[in-house]
Amino acid sequence: MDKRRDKIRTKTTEKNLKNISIDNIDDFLDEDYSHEKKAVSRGQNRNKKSLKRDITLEEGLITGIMTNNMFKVRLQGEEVTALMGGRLKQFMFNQRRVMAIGDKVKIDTAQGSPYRIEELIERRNKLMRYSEGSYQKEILIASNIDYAIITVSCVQPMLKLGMIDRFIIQCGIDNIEPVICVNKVDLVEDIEYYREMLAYYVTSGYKTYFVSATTGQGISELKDLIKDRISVFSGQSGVGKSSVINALMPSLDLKVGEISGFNEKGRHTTTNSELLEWEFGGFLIDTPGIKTLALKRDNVSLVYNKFPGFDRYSCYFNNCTHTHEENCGVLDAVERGEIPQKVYESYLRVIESVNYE
Ligand SMILES: Nc1nc2c(ncn2[C@@H]2O[C@H](COP(=O)(O)OP(=O)(O)OP(=O)(O)O)[C@@H](O)[C@H]2O)c(=O)[nH]1
Ligand SMILES: [Mg+2]
Ligand SMILES: [Zn+2]
Repeated sequence: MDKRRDKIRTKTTEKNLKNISIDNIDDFLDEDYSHEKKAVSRGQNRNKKSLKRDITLEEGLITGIMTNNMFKVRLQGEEVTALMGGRLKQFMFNQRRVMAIGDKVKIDTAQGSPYRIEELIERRNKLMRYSEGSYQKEILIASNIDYAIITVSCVQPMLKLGMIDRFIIQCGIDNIEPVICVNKVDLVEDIEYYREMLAYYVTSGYKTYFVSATTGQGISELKDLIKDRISVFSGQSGVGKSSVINALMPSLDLKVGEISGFNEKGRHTTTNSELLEWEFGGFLIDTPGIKTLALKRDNVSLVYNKFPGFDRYSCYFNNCTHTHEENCGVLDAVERGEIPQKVYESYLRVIESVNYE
């Protein structure tokens, strides 16, 4: 009997889906919800508002993903475990969506534990990456974030511009402000060398911090920026993401890799993304290290526009690839030395990888 009802319900959901613009998920879920309520409370007042009084929906924040259906949620200041409600599950499945850390949800608190997530509140933004290999699976790093903190280290592992470039491009596509955090300055004698390497990015307007998790250098400046904001720390394994977070708030005491850990391939100290709260206000997401940040292959034209700093130059052709065209502002800037040769070479590698990866 129950099964049949579920079937009918699924059918209704599908029927509704056809008429709904997927962009406006909030509206859809509200409407869908009221449909279900109507089904169970026939004869009652069918006004949407009055039906909603039967339940208590509270806003929660997804802080961890336990399985594809079970989540850690911050609800009324406490961390609880919650399951995705049946309708929402169906909706997410139909839309090929997955929940992300940072998602805001509505939870029916009237029913108590186990809590059920009834709605996903529309995302302000989401940071994506794509798996390597021929089939590019979408991976959602986090949603609703203010800063993507691209963490690199001067050495151990060595600083490579490619990772920064790819991250900035992805942030440009996803509409998230990138911040560059260069860690382990205590390990190098000539910090000027690294400042010069990053000077182009600073001139292009990207916030850049030189820090040491070990000595605490630069940490308070970074703290001033991320206070009261939501930041996600991302980057290669071993660059010191968790260490920098611990330096910002020692009581978090996140697990940090062993000294020699960084060069052992495939070794990650942080294995799960997690959303935590700063004691000085705001939130952070620590993520496991990644080897490279693959961009979506069919996005090559986005790379022409979103490559760091290129928006400061204009080209004669709208779809300029900045490789051979006449009147190309980027090529002129390379010639003048305004765009360093190393940065331009990194650009060529990125577009090549997006074409043939
Ligand atoms: N000398 C020095 N070592 C550091 C610094 N920050 C981190 N380390 C060391 O670098 C290693 C890796 O640090 P983690 O914080 O675990 O790096 P992670 O980026 O979180 O790595 P994953 O969790 O694997 O992605 C550890 O041995 C840290 O002690 C720093 O500022 N200076
Ligand atoms: Mg870590
Ligand atoms: Zn151009």
